[in-house]
Amino acid sequence: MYIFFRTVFILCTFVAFKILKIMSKRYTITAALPYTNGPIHIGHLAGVYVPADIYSRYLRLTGNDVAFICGSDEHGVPITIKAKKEGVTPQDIVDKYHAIIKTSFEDFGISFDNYSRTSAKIHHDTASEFFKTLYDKNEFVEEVSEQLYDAEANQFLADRFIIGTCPKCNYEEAYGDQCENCGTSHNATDLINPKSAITGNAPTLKETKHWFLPLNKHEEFLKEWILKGHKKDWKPNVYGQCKSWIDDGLRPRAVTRDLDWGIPVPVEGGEGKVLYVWFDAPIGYISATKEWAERENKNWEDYWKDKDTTLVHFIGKDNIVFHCIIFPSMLKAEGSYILPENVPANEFLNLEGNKLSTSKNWAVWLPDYLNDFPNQQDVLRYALTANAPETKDNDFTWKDFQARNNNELVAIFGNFINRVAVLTNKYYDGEIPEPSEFKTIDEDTLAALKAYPAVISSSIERYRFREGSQELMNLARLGNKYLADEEPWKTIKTDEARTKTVMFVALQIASALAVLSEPFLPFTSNKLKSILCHSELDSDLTWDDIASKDILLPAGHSIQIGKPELLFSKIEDDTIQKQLDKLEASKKANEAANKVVEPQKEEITFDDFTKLDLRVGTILEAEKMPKTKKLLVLKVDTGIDTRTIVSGIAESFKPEDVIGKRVTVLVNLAPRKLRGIESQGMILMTEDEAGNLVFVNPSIDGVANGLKIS
Ligand code: B3M
Ligand code: ZN
Repeated sequence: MYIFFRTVFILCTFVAFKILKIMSKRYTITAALPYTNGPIHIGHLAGVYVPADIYSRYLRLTGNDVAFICGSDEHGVPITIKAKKEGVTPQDIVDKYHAIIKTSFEDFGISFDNYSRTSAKIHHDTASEFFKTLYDKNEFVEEVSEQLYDAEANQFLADRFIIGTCPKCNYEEAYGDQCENCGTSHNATDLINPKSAITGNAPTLKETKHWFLPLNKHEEFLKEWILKGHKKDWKPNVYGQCKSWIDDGLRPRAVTRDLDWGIPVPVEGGEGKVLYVWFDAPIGYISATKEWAERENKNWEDYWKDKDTTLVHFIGKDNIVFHCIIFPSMLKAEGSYILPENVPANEFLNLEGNKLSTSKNWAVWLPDYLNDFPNQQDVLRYALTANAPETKDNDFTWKDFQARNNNELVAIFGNFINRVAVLTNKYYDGEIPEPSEFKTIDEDTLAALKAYPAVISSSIERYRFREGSQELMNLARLGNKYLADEEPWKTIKTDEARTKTVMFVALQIASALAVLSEPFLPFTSNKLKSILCHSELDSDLTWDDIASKDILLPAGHSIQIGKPELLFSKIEDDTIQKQLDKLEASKKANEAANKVVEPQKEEITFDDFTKLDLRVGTILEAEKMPKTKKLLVLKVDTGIDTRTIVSGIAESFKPEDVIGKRVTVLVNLAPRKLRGIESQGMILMTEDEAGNLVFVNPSIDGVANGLKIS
C-alpha cells in the first residue's frame, strides 16, 4: 500500500516536473568569492559552496553547458586588517589563504570550472575597464563629500575600518558599509556613534572626492525587474530583502575608497584611491570566466552576454543587496550583460547553538575536519545538506552529524550497497544474475526507481537541496526495504530463480544510486561506480538513463569481486566528544584572550611592600563551612604555627582536593570573623586561562613551610 501511494505521489511529481522543466542549455553559476583573510569553515560550505556544487554537478550530469565560477576576493579592508595584525603585507595574507582555500575546495570536491583570484591581472584589467565604461557613459556621480577620518591613524575610515550602531536595527557592531546583523547596506556616515577600528577614536569628518553609483537612477528598473518581473519565484528571504530596500528608497553609493589596497581608480583624479571591494569583487565572476574561457578555448561572452544563458548566483544572506541590487545595477548601466535569473541565498549556519565566528575561533575549519575525518568529505557534505540553512538559520551539532552518518549514510545507504555487493559476490561471483519472471513488487519497485531522477531534479531545480538529499536517501530506503521484504539470503536456499530476480532488481537500485548520488556525494558516487564497474558498461549511465532505461546493469555484467569497500563507517561517541572538547577549549581560550586585564593599582613604597609577610605553607585539613556555598575552613601549617584560615574557594575545590596543597599565605593580615570563625590570614589565589581558581603555589620541592617570600 505504502509503495502504491508513494508511486502515485512520485508519478505526479514527475508529470508536474516535466511541465515545469525549462530546457536551458548554457549556465553560468557563480559562488560568492570568499574573503582571503582566513581558511573556510562549515558555514561557508553549507551556505554557498555545497549547494552551488550540487546544482552545477546536476546541470552537467543532465547534459547542460556549465561554467561554475569562483575565486578569492583579495581586496577589501578585512585583508588589510589581518595583514596589520600579523605584521605582514596584504599580498602575503592573500597568497597564504588563497592557497589554503583553493585546496579546501578541491579536497571537498567543489567542482569549480575555474577558481581564480581578484589580484590576477585579468581581473584588474576587467574591473578597470568596467569602471571606465561606466565613467565614460556618465553613469557615475562625482562628488566631494565629508567622509569619516581617523586623524591619529591619518586615514579615511571606510567599511570595516569603522564600527558603530546600525541605524536600522541598533546593532552596536555594524560596519561602515554593512550591518551583519540585519543585512542592511549603508553609507559609513549613517552609523550612529562611529568609532575607528584602528585606534578606537571617534572619527572626524574630512572632505574627499568619490564616484557614486546612483542607485536611485536604477530604482525604476529594479522595481520592474524584481518586483513586477518574475522574480517572485526567488526565495522569500531574498525577494523580501530586495523589496524592503527598494521600498525604502535607494540612494547613491560610493564605489571608490581612500585606501591603498585594491584596484587603482583608473580615471583622472583617482590617484591614491581604489575601487570599493564590492564594486570589483562581483566583476571577479566575469574575469574568472574570461580566464577559464581563454584556457578552454571558449568565448566568455557566451556566458555573460547571451540572452539564452542562465546566470545564477549562490551566496549567503549577508550578500543579498550586493547581488540583487548593486551588481545588477552595474550590469544594467554597462548595458551588454545578462542579469541573474536567480540568487538562491541561504540563511546562516550556527555551530552548537552559537554564531559561527572566525575571530572567536568558533568554527569547524575545513582543513581541521579533514585532518580529523580523513576521506570523509561526503559525510560532512551530506550532514550540511540534510540540515542546510535554506529557509531559516540552522544549527550544526556534532551529535546531528554523527546521527546523519550512523543512522542514514551507514545504516541505510551503506548497508544497502554492502548487502548487494556482498551477496552478488557470494552467490554469483560478482556477476549480475539473469532475472526470471517479475512479481508485482519487483515491477513496483522498478517503477518507483525510475521516478527518482525527476523527483530529485525537481528538488534541485527549485534549490531545495535538503529535500533532494532526503529523496536520495529514500531511494536507498526503497532498496533496503525491498531486500528486507524479499529476503534473498533466505530464498537462496529454496528458490534460486527468485533470488536471481531479487538480486537483479536490487542491483538496478544500487546502480541508480551510483548515478543519482553524484551531485550530493561525489566521492561515494565514484566509489560506487567503481564497485559496480560502470566504466565497463557499453556507455556511461546518465541521469536520464535511470528513468528511461529498463535495465541499468545487464545480466552478465561483472561487478568488483573481492571484499567490497565499505562506503561509510560508524562514528563512535568518543570521536564526537573529542570535537566537542575541542570547541570547549576554543571557547575558553577565547574568553581568556578577551579577558580585560585590570589596570595597575596605585604605586606603593618598598616599605609598604615589606609590611606584607608572605610565607610558604601547607593545607593540613579542610572542611566546608556549614550553610555556605563558597567557604572552606582550612587548617594551615604556616611554619610559624598551625592556624585557621577561611577561604572562599569551595565552588572550585572539594575539601579533600586541597589537603596537602602547598600554598602562599599572607600571615600578618588582621584576623577577621567569617560566620563566627576567625580567619587568621589569607591564601593567595589566581585564575588559570579557563577562569578556574588556582593556588599561587610555590611548588618547589624541599621548600620548608614558614619560608618567607619576598
Ligand atoms: N567576499 C563577502 C563574503 O565573503 C564577499 C563576497 C564577494 S562575492 C562577489 O561574505
Ligand atoms: Zn542592522
